[in-house]
Amino acid sequence: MDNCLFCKIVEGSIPSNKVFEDDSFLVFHDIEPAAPTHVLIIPKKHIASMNDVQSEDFAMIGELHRVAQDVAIKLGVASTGYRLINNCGPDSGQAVAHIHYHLLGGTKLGALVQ
Ligand code: IU
Repeated sequence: MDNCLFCKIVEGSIPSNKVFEDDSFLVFHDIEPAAPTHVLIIPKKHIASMNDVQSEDFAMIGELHRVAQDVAIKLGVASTGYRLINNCGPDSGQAVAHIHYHLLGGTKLGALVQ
């Protein structure tokens, strides 16, 4: 997708610090980490947001959770715990219109809603 920053990261025209890659997914370190471990898990397929996931995408989105499990193990946070977050739309603060999941860990994470 033209002008999508994460599609450019997938293509390699914008560099990223990769943690994992296969045919369907890319995982890379967030450039502004909000926790000691903070990576973004993205499908290579351009989907703008959770609102745009179609029926044919749900199996792939399910598979993304397997990638999250594997990455959590690889980064050493599986046993201590981590958080997987998808921001969707303006009220969530979604800044990049290519669906992505934040995997955060490596510290005790605060409550999302007080
Ligand atoms: P959000 O859920 O759309 O708010 O998160 C976007 C994230 O993408 C945010 O944490 C940025 O720091 C991160 N990011 C990045 O890691 N690399 C980039 O080139 C850009 C944003 I643009």
